[in-house]
Amino acid sequence: MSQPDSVVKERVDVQKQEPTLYKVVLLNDDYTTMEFVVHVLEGVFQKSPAEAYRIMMNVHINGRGIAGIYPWEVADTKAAAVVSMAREAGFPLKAVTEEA
Ligand code: TYC
Repeated sequence: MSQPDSVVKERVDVQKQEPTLYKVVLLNDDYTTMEFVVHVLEGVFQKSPAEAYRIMMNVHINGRGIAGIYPWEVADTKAAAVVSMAREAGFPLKAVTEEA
């Protein structure tokens, strides 16, 4: 059974937009151990030991640093995982998300 032309959806503009990306930013503090930050960067952000150490030292020296860049759901989940692990371990480590 045929439909009027106006009902047929034209297949235009099918190209999907890239999702907005978000940085997960780690913040420095005086109490979280360097070892714990490296552990988090390896476990949550899949960094190699050398890269995790480099990022941790960057945060330690500059006050903040990027742990990774992801679509919103991933960035939000990883930031929450950092805070959850830190609180569990008794550290005040903070991770925030920012539009990339
Ligand atoms: N500044 C902490 C120390 O000297 C180490 C540290 C690095 C803490 C990075 C937090 O996001 C951080 N023990």
